[in-house]
Amino acid sequence: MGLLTIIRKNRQKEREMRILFLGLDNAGKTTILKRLNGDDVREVSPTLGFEIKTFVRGKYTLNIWDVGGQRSLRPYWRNYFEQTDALVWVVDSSDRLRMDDCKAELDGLLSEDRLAGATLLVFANKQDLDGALSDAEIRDALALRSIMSHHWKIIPCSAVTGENVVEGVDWVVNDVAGRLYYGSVESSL
Ligand SMILES: Nc1nc2c(ncn2[C@@H]2O[C@H](COP(=O)(O)OP(=O)(O)OP(=O)(O)O)[C@@H](O)[C@H]2O)c(=O)[nH]1
Ligand SMILES: [Mg+2]
Repeated sequence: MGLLTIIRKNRQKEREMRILFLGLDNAGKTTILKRLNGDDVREVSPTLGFEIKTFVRGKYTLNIWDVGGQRSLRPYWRNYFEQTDALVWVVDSSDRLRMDDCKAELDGLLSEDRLAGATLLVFANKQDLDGALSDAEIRDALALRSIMSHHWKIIPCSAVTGENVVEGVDWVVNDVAGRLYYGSVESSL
């Protein structure tokens, strides 16, 4: 292998990002990814293990890990932490009854050493539903303002209407790129 080939391979590798989608079951993780992929969002079933989806966004290749959120599957989340550039925490904004559970699970993740450097995006999903909590209400319910350990942002979205789904992912890409590649978060795409 020539030097140029090696350099090119390294550059390709550098432009990959590993993004972990987590959240309680039924939050909408898989539906968001289907929406991003242009698939039919009406056909979705609970994720019983994990799936990897790859997207190209600007000059970056995103390897997105979509892991099932059912309670029995949560102990396995830790198997996916290694080398995660960004954690996308998806919240069902209409699921008021499980907001405490949602906060506890997120708090657990934020104290994980192997996720220490990861960017955090909280998707306040299902904004199309009547009675959904707003992004500000979810920010308070999850006490996001007390997070000092991670660069974070909350974005309201709907996987069903498509609102803000691409914008959220672009924020992640820019934030990770700014941290890893440029030292600046501006216009990395
Ligand atoms: N109204 C509405 N329904 C949504 C939205 N996103 C997802 N859903 C629905 O919520 C249910 C769960 O969606 P999934 O994408 O399977 O949720 P998940 O987070 O992948 O769940 P697990 O795989 O079990 O962890 C499905 O019936 C979706 O159609 C949304 O933005 N609005
Ligand atoms: Mg799923």
